[in-house]
Amino acid sequence: MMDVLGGLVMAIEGGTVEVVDLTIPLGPDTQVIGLPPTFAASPGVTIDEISRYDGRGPAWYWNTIRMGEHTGTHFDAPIHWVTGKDLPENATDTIPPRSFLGPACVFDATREAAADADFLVTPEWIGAWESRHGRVPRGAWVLLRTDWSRRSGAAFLNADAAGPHTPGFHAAASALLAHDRDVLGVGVETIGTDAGQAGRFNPLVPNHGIMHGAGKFGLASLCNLDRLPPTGSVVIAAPLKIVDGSGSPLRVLALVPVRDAVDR
Ligand code: 23J
Ligand code: MN
Repeated sequence: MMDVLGGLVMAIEGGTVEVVDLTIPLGPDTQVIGLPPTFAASPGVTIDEISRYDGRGPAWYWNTIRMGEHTGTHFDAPIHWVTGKDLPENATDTIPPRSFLGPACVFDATREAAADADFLVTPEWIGAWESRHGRVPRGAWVLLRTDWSRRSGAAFLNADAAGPHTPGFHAAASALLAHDRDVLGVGVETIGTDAGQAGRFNPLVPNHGIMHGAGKFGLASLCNLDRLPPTGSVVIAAPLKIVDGSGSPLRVLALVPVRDAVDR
């Protein structure tokens, strides 16, 4: 058999495969999701120094970190949602590691999201994408590119009196991807995998309910999706092995073929 891993190492070394970081910085300034005030809120990130080459530890520096599981670039496990609570292997410590990586399909909805912050991917939109790029394969990460990661401050949550306005998936699109395409899950550049207005949808926040009910995952607050081709890259998204964890901040990496090099 071909030495796939040897070839991969050589390709990365030689620059024909690039490692792209899809992760935003994690710190006190990282924005967290705002839920209606009747629900418990997720805390922001706090980082407290344990020691820094000082009297508390003369030769070492380390911190204590505290945050909600769903903070910054993070992974949503099926157990996060009530629809997935009784599924097997549904938590961060029990999901098989094979499920953490797969081919990426990048849905570029940059134009649509710029024109309408409440834009939703529909089955028809996916059909048009598939007619150009081929069918979304089983076990794929579907990544919704909106360039939302370029926004900062209040423009990221983009809230007004009606709540946040950020793009996402129509319930029928989530069902198509989860059930008919059998994807690993969906990833987005926004703060959560549901659209900003999805708290007003019927059913409520449908992407969470449908994806997690089908044993699928979510990735939120991704960046650098503009550096990925529509197909052909591989995404690795392995959450912390938190016991009974509903998700976790993580480092998401993409292995991306360099176009010029590949075409040679
Ligand atoms: C908790 C409650 C509602 C939602 C969320 C978390 C997320 O979006 C999340 O980070 O999973 S909608
Ligand atoms: Mn989450």
